[in-house]
Amino acid sequence: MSEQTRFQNVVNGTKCDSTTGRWLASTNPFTGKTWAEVPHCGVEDANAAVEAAHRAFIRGPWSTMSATGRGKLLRRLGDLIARDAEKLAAIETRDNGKLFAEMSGQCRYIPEWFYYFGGLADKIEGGVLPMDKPDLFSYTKREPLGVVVAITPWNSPLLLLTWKLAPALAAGNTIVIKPSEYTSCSTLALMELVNEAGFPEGVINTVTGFGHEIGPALTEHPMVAKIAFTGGDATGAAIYAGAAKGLKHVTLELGGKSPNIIFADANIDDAVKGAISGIFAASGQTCIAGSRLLVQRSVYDEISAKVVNFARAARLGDPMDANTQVGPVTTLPQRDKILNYMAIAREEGARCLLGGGTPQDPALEAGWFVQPTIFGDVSNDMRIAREEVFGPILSIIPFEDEEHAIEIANDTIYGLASGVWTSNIRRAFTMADRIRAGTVWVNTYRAVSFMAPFGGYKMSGIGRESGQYAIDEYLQTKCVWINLAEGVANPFVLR
Ligand code: TXE
Repeated sequence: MSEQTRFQNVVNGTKCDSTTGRWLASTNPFTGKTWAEVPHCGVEDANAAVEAAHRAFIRGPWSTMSATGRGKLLRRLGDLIARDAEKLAAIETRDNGKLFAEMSGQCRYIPEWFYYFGGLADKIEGGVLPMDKPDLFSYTKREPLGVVVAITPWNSPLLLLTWKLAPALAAGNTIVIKPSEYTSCSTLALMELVNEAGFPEGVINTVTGFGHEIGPALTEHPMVAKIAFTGGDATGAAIYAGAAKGLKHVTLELGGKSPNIIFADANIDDAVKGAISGIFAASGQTCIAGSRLLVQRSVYDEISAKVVNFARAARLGDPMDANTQVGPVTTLPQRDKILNYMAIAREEGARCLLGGGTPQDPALEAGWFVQPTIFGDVSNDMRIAREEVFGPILSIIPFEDEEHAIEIANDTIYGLASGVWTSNIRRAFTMADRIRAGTVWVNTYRAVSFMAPFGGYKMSGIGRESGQYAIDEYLQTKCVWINLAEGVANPFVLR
């Protein structure tokens, strides 16, 4: 391994390896080969990163910089990411095996978050309060929380980091980033751009390593004010419990089991494409995967056949190749998990309509591929319909009418996203009202924007990312009282 393929962390503006002296391999899921290494950090490194962020929060120049200045830095970072989008995307594809087309689309779009929140930075306003006590003047200020720990997963590392980084910085916080142990390289490459943009030292720090080794040191550190996390629900719940001990703020985005609902009155061909994009795009490794396809009984056979035919034609291959439609999955444990759910589905009586294993093509042998898989006649009480798989497995579930569709859609512990396919306007609005999820798409699927709040109901999480609301997640309100009266009132009674 050459030194060039080693990435380093940045703590307090300085590049560093780990104090453990160890390295973590980053493996390309298409070749199965290690292509880079990142520092394998320990608790000491985690503490150093938090302390650097805390110093930068307390002392200047970040804390004394104007909000307009912060906004300019964010926009400059956006410009640099736009310049290097393809380079960053290629790193992501090498790290997580997702299509270069998908990752470069994301990396080209990421700057918009930095422009949007950069613009919001100097529009964070407090207010003067109307006051029932004439001798007191009161106003509010909205202030940053302090050190924010951003913990990101492997499926869309930079996009999901950006959803945290842009509003947190715009609000004036400082940051420690802990990327996934599987996909740290793009985050460390981003730090070159953070440096080039001119962020003061300690404002953004990184620490790479295993979540179970350094996670608690970060999330329970007394100098940390907030944890912004995207990942699995079990890890999210553990972080929430740890954060509760120090009464820390949290934003948790924890995935889902999203219903994608097709009514008989929908444009069937569009709905079939929507079903495909809901689950097979990104090999199903997306929190918003429409993994439960609810289909009205009268069109169930027709839709099932069309979805199966569409998916059967999907081209598996090298994720860097523009013709590839389905790449490998990101990690070996994830592939094992997916294959295990295929076995569970069969045991529970679901009918396998397509796929159901690993592809036989020798050209794909080195990669961590699974076949696009569809199960029919799934009932909503099967594990395949209740538990997040995070892979290219679609469960098709029949329903009778609107009421039945709502009942099945909401019968889940999750509530992240949902899709409704219908040409009936009343039905579209009714479904949007009654589905208990943070996002409802009507006659489309998998749309996100820097302007649109994103987050979960129920076990899909707490808090919202993107949109104006997101900045509130990184602010707290202070109320200031100025005495206008001469002298001090009776000290023994409440003023
Ligand atoms: O996730 P983890 P994993 C779901 C998906 C997947 C499952 C497991 O169903 O199959 O989670 O994936 C860090 N303290 N999603 O194991 O563990 C970890 O290092 C602090 C949904 O990869 O949640 C990584 O940086 N941090 C999802 C991050 O948490 C800890 C995206 C996510 O890893 C930690 C990914 C700890 N104790 C998986 N333990 C989505 N919502 O999009 C781990 N981490």
